[in-house]
Amino acid sequence: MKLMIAIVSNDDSGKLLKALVKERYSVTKLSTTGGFLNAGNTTLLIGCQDEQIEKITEVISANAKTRTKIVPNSIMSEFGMFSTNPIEVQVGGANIFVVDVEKFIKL
Ligand code: 2BA
Repeated sequence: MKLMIAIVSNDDSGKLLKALVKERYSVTKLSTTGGFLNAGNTTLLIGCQDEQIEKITEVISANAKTRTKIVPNSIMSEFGMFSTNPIEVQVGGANIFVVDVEKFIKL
């Protein structure tokens, strides 16, 4: 068994959740905050079988689209990069971690 941890944009989370539930996957939604943008994003926990990973990845890919966002330079300056112009970063899409589950207990 695996646990997929998928971090997606809040803008995509609603329809992605619906699509996953429609395909009968079990999902838990967490409200999270990205460290760089300090903006809300969504983390989905999906416990699944090894052979379901590919299909779940396809569902996430179809529902979490990448787009660009202009970020004020004050955010960058916290990291010591003193840009005078706002910068463009890619947001959306998904960052997915797949980890082994040693044991799953349902009581
Ligand atoms: P944030 O940390 O808010 O990052 C949002 C986007 O800002 C990132 O998109 C990336 O395009 C850019 N970015 C992040 N750190 C940067 C930096 N030090 N310098 C320049 N640009 C930077 P994604 O890479 O798609 O990440 C989206 C969200 O996924 C992240 O939100 C974070 O919450 C999570 N994430 C991504 N990689 C992670 C990792 N290795 N571990 C834990 N969380 C991760």
